[in-house]
Amino acid sequence: MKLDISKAQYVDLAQILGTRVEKMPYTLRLLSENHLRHVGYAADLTHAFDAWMSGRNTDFEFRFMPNRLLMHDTTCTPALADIAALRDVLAEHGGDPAALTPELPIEVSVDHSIAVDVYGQRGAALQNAKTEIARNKERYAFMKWASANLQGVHVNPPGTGIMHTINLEQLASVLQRGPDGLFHPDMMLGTDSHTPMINGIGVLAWGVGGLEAESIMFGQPVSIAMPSVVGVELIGALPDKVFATDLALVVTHRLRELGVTGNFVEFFGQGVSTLSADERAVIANMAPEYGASTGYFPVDHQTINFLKRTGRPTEEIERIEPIFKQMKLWFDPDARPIFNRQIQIDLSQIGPTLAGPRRPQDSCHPSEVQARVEEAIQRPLSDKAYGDLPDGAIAIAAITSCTNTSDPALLVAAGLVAQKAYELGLAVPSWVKTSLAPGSPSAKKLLERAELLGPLSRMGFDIVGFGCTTCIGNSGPLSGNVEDALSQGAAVCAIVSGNRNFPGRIHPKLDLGFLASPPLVVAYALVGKIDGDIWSDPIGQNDMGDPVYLRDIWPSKSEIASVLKKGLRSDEVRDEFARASNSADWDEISCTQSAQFPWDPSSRSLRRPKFARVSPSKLGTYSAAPLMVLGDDMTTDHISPAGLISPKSAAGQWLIERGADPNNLNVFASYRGNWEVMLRGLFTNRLATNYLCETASPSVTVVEDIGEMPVFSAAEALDDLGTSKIILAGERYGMGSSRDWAAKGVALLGCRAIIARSFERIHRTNLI
Ligand code: MIC
Ligand code: SF4
Repeated sequence: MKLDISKAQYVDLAQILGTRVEKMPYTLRLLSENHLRHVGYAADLTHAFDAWMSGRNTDFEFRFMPNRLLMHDTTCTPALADIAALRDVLAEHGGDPAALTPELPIEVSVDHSIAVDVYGQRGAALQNAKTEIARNKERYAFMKWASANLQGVHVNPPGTGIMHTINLEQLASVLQRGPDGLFHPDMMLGTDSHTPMINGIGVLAWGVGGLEAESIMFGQPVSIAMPSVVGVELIGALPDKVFATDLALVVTHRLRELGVTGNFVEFFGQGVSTLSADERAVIANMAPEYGASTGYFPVDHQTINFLKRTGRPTEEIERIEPIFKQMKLWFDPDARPIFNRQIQIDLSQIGPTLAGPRRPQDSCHPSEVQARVEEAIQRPLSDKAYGDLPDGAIAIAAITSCTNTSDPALLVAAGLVAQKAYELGLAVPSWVKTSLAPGSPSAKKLLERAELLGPLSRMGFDIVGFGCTTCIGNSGPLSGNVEDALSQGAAVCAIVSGNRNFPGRIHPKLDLGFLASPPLVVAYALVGKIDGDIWSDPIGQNDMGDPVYLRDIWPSKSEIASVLKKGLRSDEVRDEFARASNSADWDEISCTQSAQFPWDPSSRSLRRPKFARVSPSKLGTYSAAPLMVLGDDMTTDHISPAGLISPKSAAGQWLIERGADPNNLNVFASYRGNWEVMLRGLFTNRLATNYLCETASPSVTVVEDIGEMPVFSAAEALDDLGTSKIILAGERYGMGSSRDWAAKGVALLGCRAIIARSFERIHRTNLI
């Protein structure tokens, strides 16, 4: 039966699905709404739910069409470069290149490239922003070409914030009215694994790779087999002095333990109502760390409060509750939907939590941190000094990442710790590289009005930019004495309010890193080393020589609430974003008006992609040699790094031979439009072990009868021998980001297959 939606105001799930809808998880209600609106058939869907509810298998597939796509400057580059190349091919075959243009609105944020070159001083943000533009001008000019010549592509210039914060504060509408006149929930996709952050305000979304995005932007719906939905029941309320970050790290641990790869996760129960939408967004953000596609929180009054706080138009806010209620999409804390599996988390039992030193799921109490480090380095921390550095020194303390800087309460908590520490005469040791990079430009105003920017700056936490910075590995150089200590064998650690601490992720030279809330980052910066129990041992001495404990300076919920009341202005969220969008530096970058992109053959950052390299598939059996044999937890950061390019590396050499400045090679993420550089970066992470030749450096492999050589040369050598290549790997292959280069790269090496014990969802799709 074709559904008649011509007279309706919205897709009436209750009418179509009957009482089933009350028992369905909200995520499935949303997928159904989307499917019905686009496909219009109901009978097969009701049958599928009958099967699903009675635990039977169903081969039903949702056809999901997002309203919009979100991209960032480093994942958009290869996708847009592919489109530019396809336009060339079209023109070469006599077609109209301009005919190839996206159908969906695409918002691009230029947030992933700013690095922390200057820190610990006023004006650091401005200087880092200038360096960023100078380093990336050519790529940014390409993005400007895309926005001028491809329909629907809009670029948010550097300085406007981190994509997921922009999505939360500016782009997401929660409820929309489509060209068909139907009201419908906002649903979107993003080429970044942390796209589910928007699930915190009830917008269904997940992360996809750039390759998948390329077909979606041309109007291809995403086919989703009926997902397995995991319910996380929240009971109780978070205790005072415990933050959303602590909960997010516990959720990550619990769900990794359960194993939810590729599942939809949804939160339910009374505890959900006690969390603000800002707090929910922190927990939703870490969906890729727990391995799920989503971490969904349905819409309720907390969502409405968030929309008011961020200055959304009143008439838009007012229609959400009645329409969501009629659509059966409004959260009911008493509802007990059917889930495939469910767990319970008692919020009142959550305490201060960190995760590390190598994986986000390895959560622990502050008292366990030292033991975790000692276990990782396989020796006790010593009293030995390395110059002025202690063993276990903290080299980087960064308030960074969309995960935690989007929640103003967390920034205020960090500010209050800094303020009280300053008043007591505490200071941060010289070896700690401190930085603060909020996701939103309005955060600066908030901290200024709350009189917390000054104390943060006195502790070295000056704002270094409004982008990903340290979180993606753009942490800039370590201080000289840290490098020396590392070369002498010291254990050196990073502490960040980010979501990933895989070895080499935060800085290529750092293997140890802990994730923690922004106030804990400030506290560890003050101590300067991983030592004992920060929660109960003194963290320093006051001016009188008396010990100071963290509990003396740790802010309470009521203190934070009163600062937020004083500091938050809803109109500012829009105004500051508009001010940052109006960027003179961005306007100065050239912009070409032409249907085809004028490639520069001598360019180091953009090369017309060579699609033809992948060997044509042969059917039937074939024999193959393993190009590499890898272990467990081979993350996309190991496969295709995003961080600094070393002048000594093969990629560095290629760039230097073409005139690049060896001292300013920029990061891999900036070269995703140049396959030559990306190919040479594959598998170069120091800690990626290739069991074919364990003793050699990881970017090296061995070819039988020939010997050891770089992976990309080995791939060519095997081609010359006419041998097919495969890669063997262990558990969770491709854990981490959405970066499609981790898949494109191995395809360009000519690998026929990757045989792993298990795959992470986004990477698996990228490979396919
Ligand atoms: C990340 O947090 O790892 C990133 C950098 O945002 C990536 C995207 C990328 O590698 O381009 C992600 O999360 O998908
Ligand atoms: Fe940027 Fe980090 Fe957020 Fe990824 S997780 S989008 S790198 S801030």
